[in-house]
Amino acid sequence: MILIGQYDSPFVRRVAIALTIYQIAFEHRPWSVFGDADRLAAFNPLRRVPTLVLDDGEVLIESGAILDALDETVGETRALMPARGPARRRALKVCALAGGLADKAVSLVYERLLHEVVSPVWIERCRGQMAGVLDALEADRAARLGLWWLGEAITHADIMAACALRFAGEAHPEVVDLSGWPRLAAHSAACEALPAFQRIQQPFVVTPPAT
Ligand SMILES: N[C@@H](CCC(=O)N[C@@H](CS)C(=O)NCC(=O)O)C(=O)O
Repeated sequence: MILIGQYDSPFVRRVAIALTIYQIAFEHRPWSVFGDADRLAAFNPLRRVPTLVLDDGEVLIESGAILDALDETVGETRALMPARGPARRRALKVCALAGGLADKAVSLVYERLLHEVVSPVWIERCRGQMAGVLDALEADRAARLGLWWLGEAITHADIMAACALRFAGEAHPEVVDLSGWPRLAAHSAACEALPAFQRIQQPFVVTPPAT
């Protein structure tokens, strides 16, 4: 299978880390959503990443949907999401909050990069949403005593949270200084120390889109 997208995207990174943990081999095409938009469009009309091309040519998009399909492929015992019940609902909520944090961080990057005149209202809104999510995730993680978010096994909740924290911290250090959210700092450090996280990474660097 082929994973399209660069690892500085928290969404591409979460998929690549999950593939690595599942021990599923994949080819990586680190295409840029702007610079490689035309060849990306041949696989995904939204021109977004991650885009995953399966061995039979089927194309999957949206990180959550991609990982849902991969969980089904590897089977319930190796899946990285609880199959049902309260644990599944909690994991999905953490993924939604952390994914939303990443969405807002990406949105803020595009606002600054693509608009000649930025909207202070939008910037303040994104910043407030990010800080609110960090507070909620900090409280949630503090209430859980397990090694990982949902207990003793790593799940998509851990991976999404760590990928979002890393990206948001690199892209917006003025908003996301994890010394203010110590449980999240510890969570991030524990994840980033794992071999899969060490192998799958690309520091975020602001690059204006090619015209
Ligand atoms: N909800 C999507 C978000 C993916 C996303 O925002 N990808 C960004 C890169 S980090 C992208 O493709 N941006 C280009 C665009 O939206 O036009 C997912 O989980 O896959």
